[in-house]
Amino acid sequence: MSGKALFAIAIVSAALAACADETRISAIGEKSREEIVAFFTNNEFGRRPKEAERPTLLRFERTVADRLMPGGAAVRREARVVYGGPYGTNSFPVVAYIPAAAKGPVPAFLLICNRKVGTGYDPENGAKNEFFPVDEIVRRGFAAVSFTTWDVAPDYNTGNTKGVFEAFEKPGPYRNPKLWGTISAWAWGASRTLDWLETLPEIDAAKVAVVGHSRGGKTALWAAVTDKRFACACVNGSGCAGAKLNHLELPKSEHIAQIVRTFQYWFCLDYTFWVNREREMPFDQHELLSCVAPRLLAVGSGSEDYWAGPEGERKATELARAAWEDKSRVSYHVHPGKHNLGLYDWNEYLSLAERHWKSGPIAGDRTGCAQVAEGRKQPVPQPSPCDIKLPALSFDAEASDEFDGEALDLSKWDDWVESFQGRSKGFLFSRDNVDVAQGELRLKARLLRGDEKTLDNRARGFDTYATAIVKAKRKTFYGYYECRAKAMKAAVCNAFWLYDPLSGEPKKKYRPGDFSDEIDIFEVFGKEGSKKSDCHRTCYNTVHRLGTPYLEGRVFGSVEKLEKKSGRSKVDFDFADGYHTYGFLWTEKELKWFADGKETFSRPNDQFHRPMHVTFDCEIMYDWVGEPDKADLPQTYSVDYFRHWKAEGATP
Ligand code: GTR
Repeated sequence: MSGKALFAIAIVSAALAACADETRISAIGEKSREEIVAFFTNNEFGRRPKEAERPTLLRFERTVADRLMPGGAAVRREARVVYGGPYGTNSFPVVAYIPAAAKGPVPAFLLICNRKVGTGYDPENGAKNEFFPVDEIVRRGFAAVSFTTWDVAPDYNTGNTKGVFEAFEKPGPYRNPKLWGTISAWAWGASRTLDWLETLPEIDAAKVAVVGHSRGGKTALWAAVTDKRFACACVNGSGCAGAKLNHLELPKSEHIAQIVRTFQYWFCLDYTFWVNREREMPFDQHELLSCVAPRLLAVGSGSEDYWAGPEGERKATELARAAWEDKSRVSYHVHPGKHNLGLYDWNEYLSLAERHWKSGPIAGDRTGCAQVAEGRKQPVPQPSPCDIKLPALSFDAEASDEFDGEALDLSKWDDWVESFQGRSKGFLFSRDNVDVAQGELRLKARLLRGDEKTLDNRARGFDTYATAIVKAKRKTFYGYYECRAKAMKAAVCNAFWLYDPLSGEPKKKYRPGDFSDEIDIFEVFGKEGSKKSDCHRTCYNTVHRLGTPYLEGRVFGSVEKLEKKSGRSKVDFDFADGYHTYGFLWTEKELKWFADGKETFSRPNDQFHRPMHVTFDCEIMYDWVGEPDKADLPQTYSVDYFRHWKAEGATP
């Protein structure tokens, strides 16, 4: 690095140190990898349709015979990756230059090429190209592999409808704001290229580095995060939405508002939610970098690449390093000069790989790969809620809440419900137990304090526990409901539900002959109960119809018998061990429940045709699972967000 560059960086670092202290940059280790990947999937790069994760058609066709390159150092192999999904088939070309003199399988560098072919990246052109220095890569004993981003999905705004999108998505007026953007599509292209490399005996597919610059750098990072088979990520000049921290104020560098103005299609639509809210983001890009651990990570900046924000890239790498036991597996460098990927950077990347790969195993992770016919391996599919066939929906910002404020938004929610103050025997809903902090709604369960054991409460049977309830002020109707939540680690019911069509008409409540509706989107427990040992691994989805007179928690009306009333699905995680996404689709014809994108229960909609209040609460279920262990309390049920999409044209 030049003295000038070092000096510039030192000044900027000093100026920013104070800024950084004021921000809420979380330390590595506070969140699990799973949480981090989920955040970036849902808020930045978007979710891929399940079919794209494991295309039904995936084939590699040789297009021309291998050719020896001028000088004789490399063999050029070309192929097409042919793929197909539910809506069509397509293909894109890939190329590998393999060291001709290699005695066995060689490691490889895979460049996500976002520059036009024909600028000399093919050594046959005779022009040396620093962006993809094939001669140098091959000379040092690696295969040089590439595909061009445009061939996978075009780099202009098609509304994410061209290239790979065409095969896996049905075009229509509504596109789920969580669906994948073009960066995710290109990262998918990198994974399919790796699928191809796995079929080549000349390549050591456990030692493949994915490299990219700028938009390609963002893509290389996302590819390495989403596909653990990549043994190394080289993230060059990636800036905003790549390696650059969002929480730092870097006046000359690109912010989310600027990137989405021109390149919204690179991301899921929900990324726009964070425009001008960088400081409020509960996650930042260093956490994304940390997801490459324990594999190799190399981040590169340009000393004068102010738009990408070298200081933000450096700081993020420095913070991310905490995730690695062996710190030598992470490298950061600054090349002198502007926004580019050149020999200076390639030397850093090749050297990192040489240091580690020459001396032993590096291992991309093959555990996520299933061996299939013809010796080809494929990543295990990652289901996501975009499998849901959605009717025409529109996002209901009025009802939805990210819980990002300082306190519960009392224009949307009640934190206390007059007609449902607790339940006999044993628990009282207390306002003290409702909080919004660090981007989530928190509902606490604890033992009742002495001053709360009033005569009145004891007379009503609310004498042991204090829990919490939050109920939407406004009723909502047909549509799609989703929350991301983590249950408390206790045998307490954590619930997300819809109920009470009668709240606006109290007279009906007491009049025999009417009924009250209830749909439990989920009731889950964070720990086994004294009466039910498996409740922390069972997702309960239930509907009720309660005859009047009906007063919640005090006098239950008759509970009507219904067909297919309840779904109990076993899950392979503990509800209290991490955040999970729960969805519910409510249409005129059907009701469907989802956990982490997998359908858990469905039934025809034979009776729920009146709007209801969304409710989050926690309750002690004495008769159902038993009383919690008192020593487990206090505990908190956390809800990261609640989102609602209205079914268009639905009127009660
Ligand atoms: C810029 C964009 C950057 C960067 C760059 C590139 O215009 O704002 O985020 O990715 O393009 O890819 O060259």
